[in-house]
Amino acid sequence: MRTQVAIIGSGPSGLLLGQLLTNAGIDNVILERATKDYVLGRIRAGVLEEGMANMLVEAGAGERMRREGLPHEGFDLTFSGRHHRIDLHKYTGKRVVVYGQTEVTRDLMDCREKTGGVTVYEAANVQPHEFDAEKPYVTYEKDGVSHRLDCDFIAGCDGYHGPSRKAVEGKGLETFERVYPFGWLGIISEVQPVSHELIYSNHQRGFALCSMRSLTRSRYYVQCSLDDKVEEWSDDRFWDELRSRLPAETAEKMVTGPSIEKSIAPLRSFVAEPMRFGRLFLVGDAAHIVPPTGAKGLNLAASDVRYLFDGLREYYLDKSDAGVDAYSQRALRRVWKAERFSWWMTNTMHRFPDTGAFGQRMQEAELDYLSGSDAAQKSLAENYVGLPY
Ligand code: RFL
Ligand code: PHB
Repeated sequence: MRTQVAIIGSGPSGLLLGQLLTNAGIDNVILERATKDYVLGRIRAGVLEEGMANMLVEAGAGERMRREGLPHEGFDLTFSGRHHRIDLHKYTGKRVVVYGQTEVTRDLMDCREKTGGVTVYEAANVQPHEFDAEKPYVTYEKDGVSHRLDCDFIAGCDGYHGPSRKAVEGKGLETFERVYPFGWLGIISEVQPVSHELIYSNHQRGFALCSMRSLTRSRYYVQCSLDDKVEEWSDDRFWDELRSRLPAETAEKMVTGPSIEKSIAPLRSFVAEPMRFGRLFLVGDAAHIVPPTGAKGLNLAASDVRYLFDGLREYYLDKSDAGVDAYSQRALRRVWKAERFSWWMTNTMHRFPDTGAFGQRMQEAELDYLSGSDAAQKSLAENYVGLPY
């Protein structure tokens, strides 16, 4: 088989890149290790920057998001027993859209099916080859039969554990990492969200986040220990812990119910440089991870796709290498700023085991300063809604 762009991974970055390429008449094939249902079963991010939402529309996959997504113009910070609203729209003129990653993935998959894009699910042993040279290819197995996909370029959209980054280890790859000493325990419950906007809470017992997927489906998180096991967290224990980390008037309003999903995610900051190795590109989580506190992971995957798609379109339609050559540098500039913001939000909002009462007071002073400073709130807002591409 031959294609122009071989895409490894059918997460949001692979699907979005594939759809933009297909619409531009650039042939591509997606190779995905898992089944379609498995990919759709992953519950992850929920907040889309305007830039990402616009890209979904550009890809032709934005119709349901426009209808069902919830535009948010602000969010609440709670600390020291009080609330402070960050008015995103006042400071930036922009909004974010609350619309689950699962829905984004489903819409992009539907679009790909309609426009005849090829995805090979359950592709085993996917491996990129010869990307240092003119004629790269990808090998994989499907139903026990070996295949070879020849291509011009390989897009490694295969997440943090995928084969693309592994293939460039020892070829000049440099990595930067910070692992945080805690995780997030998250649940989904079919109950009305406690507030119509998100609430990020700094509390002595640990961070908590009240988010949502719709007006009848809540997504809540509490900071937990890395040693915690999901089985140790009954629904009742989760609700009690969540309420204890919110101001009393919010906790009293909380509607509780059975959880339909419950899982623990570790928090990590990670960047791999560069993001291009000859004819292989690293895209999204394959190249970088942010802790979820700034809601940036999915949005960064989309901005990588923006730069890579523009570069590939220039290559095929304008016969210019300039955009492809600039991909890594352009993407990394935005990646590092989102890493900085996510790291700052994480440091400001979580309980750290080793910083003690001094650390807690520093955070409270930071949040008190923020709530009284237009300049600080504007800075937070412009990062949260997403820096320009
Ligand atoms: P994905 O979504 O991980 O997709 C990668 C795809 O590649 C496939 N793959 C392979 N395919 C072929 N061969 C192989 N050998 C392969 N190995 C892997 C995988 O099956 C998968 O389909 O990466 P992508 O597309 O770059 O998208 C990135 C986002 O998914 C990610 O940044 C966010 O979900 C991060 N994230 C969150 N971000 C937020 O903004 N807010 C959140 O609340 C949030 N929660 C999360 C998260 C990530 C999590 N991870 C990584 C476990 C919660 C979790 C648990
Ligand atoms: C979510 O709804 O899952 C969510 C929202 C905001 C975040 C992280 C996760 O910062």
